[in-house]
Amino acid sequence: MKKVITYGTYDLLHFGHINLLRRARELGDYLLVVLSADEFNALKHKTAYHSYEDRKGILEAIRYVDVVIPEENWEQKRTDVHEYHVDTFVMGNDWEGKFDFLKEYCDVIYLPRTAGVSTTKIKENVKR
Ligand code: C2G
Repeated sequence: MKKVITYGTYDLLHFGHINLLRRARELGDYLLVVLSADEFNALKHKTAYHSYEDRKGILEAIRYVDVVIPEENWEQKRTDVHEYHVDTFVMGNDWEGKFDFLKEYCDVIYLPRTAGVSTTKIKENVKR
């Protein structure tokens, strides 16, 4: 069974997220999403609209997602990849190169971001 892993906040879910999750899932047979805990979002200088629990429940409803676990720090990726026997690590290419240190443990793939949509953009447009 080929296991794929990806990380993110996944707040105000949009089609850019869905495109990423679909392509990530298509790279294997099983997709783990490591979802940023509210405390970790603070480290990323992000404040999610939805709580971790709500963002987790939303992701679990997506057909491409097999399991959702919490992301609590920047350092957990190595242990996650090892502990969950992950074959492929996937992120959008806004992270291009940032996680290449994982290449000694698994495949590392950066996928093109979906243009024209972002959680920030949604927040700004809804405010108007
Ligand atoms: N994404 C995308 N296209 C967009 C927006 C997002 O492909 N228009 C991708 C991002 O590249 C990322 C995933 O969707 O792979 C989740 O995006 P965010 O929730 O913004 O995640 P981020 O804050 O980048 O968290 O440890 C890594 C971090 O947790 C990544």
